[in-house]
Amino acid sequence: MSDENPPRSRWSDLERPPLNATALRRALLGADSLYTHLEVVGSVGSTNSELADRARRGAAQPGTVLVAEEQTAGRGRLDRGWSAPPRSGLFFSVLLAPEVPAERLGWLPLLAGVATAGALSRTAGVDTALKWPNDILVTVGGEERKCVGILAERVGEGPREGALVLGIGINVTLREAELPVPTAGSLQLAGAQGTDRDPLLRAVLRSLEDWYGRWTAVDGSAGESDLQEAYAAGCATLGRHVRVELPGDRALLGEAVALDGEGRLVIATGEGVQHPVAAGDIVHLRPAGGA
Ligand code: BT5
Repeated sequence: MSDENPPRSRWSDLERPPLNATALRRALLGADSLYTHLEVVGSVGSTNSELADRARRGAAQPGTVLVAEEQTAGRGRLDRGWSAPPRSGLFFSVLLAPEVPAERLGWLPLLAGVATAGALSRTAGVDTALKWPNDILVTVGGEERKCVGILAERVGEGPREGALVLGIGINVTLREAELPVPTAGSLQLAGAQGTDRDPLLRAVLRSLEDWYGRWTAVDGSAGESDLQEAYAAGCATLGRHVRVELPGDRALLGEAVALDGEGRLVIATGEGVQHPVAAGDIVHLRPAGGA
């Protein structure tokens, strides 16, 4: 009998109540809001893939927010994955069509990092740090751990040619034994005061709306919107010795000294030469303030 192994068992974790879609809609949607639709689905492969697919079919408008209680094929960059148990975090995507010059679009995932980090620190009461380009770190047992991953993708075809899907994954109550990789952390593991997902999601989406509004109002200028300054102020990568793993198995060693006007990380190597890096994986080699 199916009752012997009820499928709802994986949803029965009392510490992980479901999101309240009605209350989220009431709080976030409105005539002046960036957000036009908000849907919470039980399970989906990837919120980014699903929303991009809907946009290509003309079935989603800019401002749509798609949230999943569970992702069965969550995605990271470069075909990597994002995995977390159902309702242990927030997994959502927003469809956006920013009217800014194409060369400034690279700031959007950085903007999402600034907006999310600020909202999480204020709402959960934990210290957060940005790791260039798209991660947010929290401190667990004295170690920097990844608590948030961000993935911005162009929709690219059909009626939504200039649109982007901005996906954000936040580990909220993920426990040590559930970590998908040892470098992962969660708000709860970092000692958060609040791990209620509804206020966290509201705060993140409001902060995103606020930063997005400021950035688009000045034509995507990271300088004029103060985005560049806010990113640099919250970025744990600047001032650190790093190894940059570049596409094609190459690596660069040096000190991350600045963020340039296009959001690239500037690395000073031993020879005193500066290299702006547009994409790559960063390894922080020494702790902040370390010798
Ligand atoms: C990212 O990629 O960090 C972007 C993750 C974006 C996830 C969101 S969830 C909603 C939306 N829908 C999607 O399908 N995706 C977005 P990247 O920098 O490539 O990092 C991926 C790596 O992070 C993996 O290879 C693992 O090492 C690690 N990882 C996987 N799951 C993790 C987790 N829950 N917490 C921390 N690290 C994780």
